Amino acid sequence: MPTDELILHKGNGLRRIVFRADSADDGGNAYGVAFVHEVLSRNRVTKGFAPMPRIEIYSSPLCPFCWQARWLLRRKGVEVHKIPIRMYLGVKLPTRAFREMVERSGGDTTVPQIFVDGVYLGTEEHLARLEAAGQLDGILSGQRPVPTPKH
Ligand SMILES: N[C@@H](CCC(=O)N[C@@H](CS)C(=O)NCC(=O)O)C(=O)O
Repeated sequence: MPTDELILHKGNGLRRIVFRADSADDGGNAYGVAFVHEVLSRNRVTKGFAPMPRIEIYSSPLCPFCWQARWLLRRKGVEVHKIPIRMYLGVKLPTRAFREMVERSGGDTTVPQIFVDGVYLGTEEHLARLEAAGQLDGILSGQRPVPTPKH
């Protein structure tokens, strides 16, 4: 079921407003979260809040690198959208999600692959490197642009 979602935050994610609507809920979701957001911000209800980046991670079960990345993201308190990649005995099935991941990452067939607001951040190694450099919090809160992954 496609979900329409917008998360606003203030103070580095400590205060949040979450707008979420399942499209099938009301037989059409006539207004959508963007409309509700617009009405609230026109009335200054959301003053000082900024949209939180959407974080996507392509990940497989039984993948220690994926666990590592997801633990780090969970520790940061961010909402993560997991896109499952099926893998059996180390072999990935050529599902739509897999083909999409390879295309979006510029040809990387390994998991995990991480995206922030649709921009490619990289693998768990890039994530750990950004954390070590003290840049991850800024990126995850939308205050710092996502750097191009360096290999
Ligand atoms: N990001 C790491 C690798 C991560 C990794 O090896 N992931 C495993 C799953 S835990 C994987 O995708 N293996 C299958 C493959 O290499 O195609 C790297 O680039 O060296």
